[in-house]
Order: sequence, then structure tokens, then C-alpha cells
Amino acid sequence: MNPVFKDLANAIRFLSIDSVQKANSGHPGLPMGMADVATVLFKYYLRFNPKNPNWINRDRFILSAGHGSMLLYSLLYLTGYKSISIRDIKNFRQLNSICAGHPEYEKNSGIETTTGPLGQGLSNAVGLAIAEEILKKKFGSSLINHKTYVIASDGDFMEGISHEVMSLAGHLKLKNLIVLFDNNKISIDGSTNLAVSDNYKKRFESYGWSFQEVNGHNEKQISKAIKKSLNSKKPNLISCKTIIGYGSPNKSGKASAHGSPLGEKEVDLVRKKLKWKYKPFEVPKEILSEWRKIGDKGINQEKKWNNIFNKKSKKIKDEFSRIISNKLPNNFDKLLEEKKKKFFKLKPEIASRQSSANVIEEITNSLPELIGGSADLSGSNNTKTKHSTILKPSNFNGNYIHYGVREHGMAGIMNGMALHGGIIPFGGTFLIFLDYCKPSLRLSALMGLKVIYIFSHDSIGLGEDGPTHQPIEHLTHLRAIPNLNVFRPADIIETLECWEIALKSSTNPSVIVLSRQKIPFITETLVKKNMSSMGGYELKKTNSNPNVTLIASGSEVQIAIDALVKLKTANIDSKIVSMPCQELFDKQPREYKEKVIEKNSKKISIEASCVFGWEKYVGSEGVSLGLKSFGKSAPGQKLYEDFNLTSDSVVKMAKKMLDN
Ligand SMILES: Cc1ncc(C[n+]2csc(CCOP(=O)(O)OP(=O)(O)O)c2C)c(N)n1
Repeated sequence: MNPVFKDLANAIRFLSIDSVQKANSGHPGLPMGMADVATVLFKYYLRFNPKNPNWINRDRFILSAGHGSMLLYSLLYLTGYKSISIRDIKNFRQLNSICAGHPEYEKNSGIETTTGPLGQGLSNAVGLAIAEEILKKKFGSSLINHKTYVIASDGDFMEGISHEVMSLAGHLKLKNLIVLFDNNKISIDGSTNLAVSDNYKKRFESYGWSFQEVNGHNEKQISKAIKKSLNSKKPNLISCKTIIGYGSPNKSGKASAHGSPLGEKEVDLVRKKLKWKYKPFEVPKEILSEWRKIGDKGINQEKKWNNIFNKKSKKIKDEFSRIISNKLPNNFDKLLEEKKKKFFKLKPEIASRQSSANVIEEITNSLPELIGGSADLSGSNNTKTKHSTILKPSNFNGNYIHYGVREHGMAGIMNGMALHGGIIPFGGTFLIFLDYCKPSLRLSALMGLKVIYIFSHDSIGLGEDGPTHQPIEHLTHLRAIPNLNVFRPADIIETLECWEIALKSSTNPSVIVLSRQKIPFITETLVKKNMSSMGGYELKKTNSNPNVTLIASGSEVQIAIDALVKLKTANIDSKIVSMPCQELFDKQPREYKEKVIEKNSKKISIEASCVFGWEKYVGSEGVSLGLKSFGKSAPGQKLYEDFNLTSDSVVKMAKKMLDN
């Protein structure tokens, strides 16, 4: 047997149908519909090496429509990735199988990103394409020059995030981005004309994309369109008209093919219709070997690249290897130590967003991989400094991205840049607009990516903009997300420390929340140790056996300091715990935690935020000062008084607790 194109595509179709059938759950429609497009892409265009899935100059392939995960698993198995065996395929959707319900990012596996929430993959792809341009500019096209391919579905393009990122991609002219649209006009509820009447051609062209349309089951047409897009000067959208569930006599073209097993009888009928004589999970030797040959092409491609790399100077090789392997420069610790000393000497009384800007300014020139940005709040988030150079379509030589008012897109793009490797992205907005980017932030945490979120205007302290802009439940919300560090530094020393931890966290994202208003300098003594790395630490006390422990974060540490002085004049001894990061404090040994939060003292927490969550520190007999309602529009200081977030309230509470 001499396998032809359709045999290769049908191998994807049947692995997908049979796995979904065996798992009794999953989505057969997309892999059946897009098998031809994917086969053309992998057979003729995609540059990848299954023997080294991490080859940095590989083309990236993103399945944005993650529900069609079996398409990806089939391709990885067929082309010879070690990460996915036929046993894994048979274990689709079972406990601990790499073939999870939706693709879950795993380094070295060929699964480039986690998808499932529609639209996210598209945003990641835009980030990957930006990362490619940035690194190409830094190291030259002989080292970095690859495409980012995406398969996206109707649902991907209905999501708001797709508008944000495709608009930015068009603006930046990301010519190496090629999106293959599974234009089958079917979603879960039925025909997409129930909800959409967009003119896609006009939509994409108005973003500044090139648009082509092909029959997604015609090898030649698909191939010609991809070929044409290779030389485009714009991002590329290839609308592939496909039939969902292609090959199923009773379900193709219908929503019933989308998200449930076809059923034994229908699977038999597909076998007959597509003339596939093989048993479930059987891929004939000749077909498998043809697919493996496709995978093996990458070995030589990578070899050629290695030869080019090896001829580069030691300096270039070292720097390239450093940033690709996510290592900070050798002298970085020393630099931070010097800056800490400098800040301690200066003792600036500034908003923590300004402290963060000072830190960024001091580290930028030593970290070329640091790529900042903001969703149109650069001046407010203080993410842009005098060392920021703007990334422009004609010039990717920058280190700062104006994301426009696109918080969700910014977060998804940062995930893509982090996934690419060689870039540490940070991006800013107001803490309140966490609500506008949370789905992507959650995926940063789920994937364990080093992405740094700078959220300023962190409380009612922002004042006059009022309750629409004053975060209340946001810190609690962030702290509930697994694998995420949430920092709320109290002065410039803590801000530097929090940045240091974020830059050194290679398996989790970080959020640094910052005040709009000026806050005092609170660090008492200069120590080499990163005190924030314990999450919470003793800042000050009036006696070794204090009656009261005051626990505060960020701008409220000063309220605790004032309260300590007032309590002392009332003959009450107290201590202050500064708690910049609850997640890190929770990880400390019990003895440390009990020592810091004095077991036998009365405990009061102070944070201008929802009080939910603080009970784990203050206990059932403690008190949490915070907010239980939305904020108000007024000057910040007035609001602190109005909400009883004052040192006098703390003193009153402490006295009441001690009297009882
Ligand atoms: C953000 C988000 N909302 C909802 C869903 C649930 N969902 C999964 S697929 C899908 C739509 C399916 O339509 P389409 O994207 O056209 O995929 P196809 O039916 O062609 O496979 C929906 C709503 C999701 N995965 N992500």
C-alpha cells in the first residue's frame, strides 16, 4: 500500500473518533473536519522536530479550539513525539493521561499551550508571534525566524478577546502569524447564523490582515493558500470552509457532531464511507511510517540550525542560551543588593506604583528579556520608564508594548510571550480591571508561566474615581487562584523584594498590586535577606510579649505603625507584621508562623479590601478591619475615615478585645 493524502488525514479522523468513543466523551467534529487542513500544514509546512519539542526556532502550532484536542494528540502521536504513545491516545480523558480533555501545556511535549477557554489560543499565538519578532530583532533571522500557526474555530472568533488581539496583531503587522479558521458554521447551539452575521472578510481586512478562503477539504487549495501566506506582509487568516464531522453519514454538518461520541453504529458507518478497514486505534504500518517521515524531516532542520548557532560568537551564544533557558544574568543579585542599599538611604515616601517604576528603571538595562507594557494606563501604572522603547510595527527593537485598552488581550498575549521562551513579560492595568483579564491570568497560573501583572490603584485609597474604580473583592479573588503569588508591598524596599521574587519565580505568575497614593517608607533596618520572601515578617514591636498583633499589607502598614504608637501611650504593647504576600507566608514552617503572629496575643488585620480570608490569621476571636461594601467617590483619606480604616479604630478595637 502506498498511502495517499486522504489516508494520512483519515488516520487523524479515526484516532479521534475511536478515542472519543472509548472515553465516551469528547469532541469528534473538529478533528474530523480539520484533518485535511492539519495534514497539509504538518506534511508540507510546519517546521518541527518531534525528537526535540523544545527546539527554539520551531514553528509554533496552537490549537485554539482546544475542544478538538484529539486532533493535536493524533498529530503528535503520528509524527513521533515521545510524549504521546498509542496507550496515551487510548487513555484519552482518563486520570493523569497527557491526552487530557483539553490540551494542557507541558514543556517538552509538543503541547504548546493550554487551550479550551475559546479565544485564549489566539491571544497566545499573537504573543508568540510578537516574541518571535522581538527575538529575531535581537539575535538576527539566522537564529529566530519561524511561523506561528493557529487552528481557530467559530467560537474563537465570537469571543471578545479575539477582537482585541487580532486588532493588535494587524496594527503590529505580525506577518508570521497564520490562522487557519475552521469555518464550519456550526457551534453547540446549531448553525452560527443563530448568533453571528459578521462579514469575516471585511472584519479581518479592516484589522489589517490578509484574508483568503479555501475549501478546507481540498489539499491543493489549502496548500496554495498557506504557501501564499508565507510571503505576506500582514497577519494571515485562511478561512477553511469545512464540514464538521466530515465523513459521518448522519452527523456531518450538524451540531450533533460537535461534542459527543458518534455512537458505535455511526462509527461503523464512517468506516464504510471513508473506506477505513482497520480496527479501532490501528494505524497501518505504511500510514504510520509516512507520518513518521514527516516528523523526521525536523531532525535535519534542527541540525542545520544548530550548525548556524554553533558558528556564532561565544558572547551571542551565551546570551541567547541564558535568556532562552530563563536564567537571570550572573550579576543580577549584586545589582539588586546595590539598589536596595540605595533605596534604603533615600527612604522615599512615594506611591508604591512609583516605587515599582523605580525598580523597573533600575533593572531594565540589565534584563533585555524584560518586555513591559500597559493597557493604555502607562502613566498611571508607572510601567513605562525612561529606559522603555516602544515596540512598533516597523521596529520590534523595543521593550515596551502599548497594548491599547485591551486588558484581556494583553494578558493572553503575555502568556504567549512567556510560552515562547526568551521573554519575561510584565503588563499593567488598574487592579479593578482584573475583571477584564482574569480568564487569561488564570491560565498563566494553570500553566505556571512567569508572567508579571502590575496592578496599580489597589484600594479605596485611589479616591475620587469612585466605586467603579475601587477594587474591593479583587485581592480575595486573586488569593483564591492556585499557583499565583499576590504581592502588596508596603514601601520601596518591599517593592524591590517582590519584584525580585517575581523575576525568580519560574513556575508561577505574580501579581504586584500597588497604591495610587503616596505611602511612607516603613523599613526599619537594612538587611540583605529578602524579607518579603517569607510572605510576612515582624516589622516592629514594643515588647517581646505583645498583647496585640497587628497584621497589615501595603498602604495599611502605616495605619498599624500609628496604632502601635498610640497603643504604647495607653500602656498596651503590640507588634506589627507586614504581610506583603499571604501565599508565601502560608508556606512557612508552623514555628515561624506562630512566632510571627504571636499565638497568645489579640490579633487585628488591617487591609483596605474585602476582609474575607483574613480570619485564617486573626482566628475566630480576632478582628479584621477592611471593607464589606463597595467604595465611594471622595478623596482617599476621607474614605479611610469613612470606612473606619484608621489607627484610632485599631486602638479602639484592641482595647475592646483586651477588656473582654
Ligand atoms: C470561553 C468559552 N466559552 C464556552 C465554551 C464552551 N464551548 C466549547 S466549544 C463551543 C463552541 C463550539 O463551536 P465552534 O467553536 O464552532 O467549534 P466546532 O463546533 O466547530 O467544533 C463552546 C461554546 C468554551 N470552551 N470556552
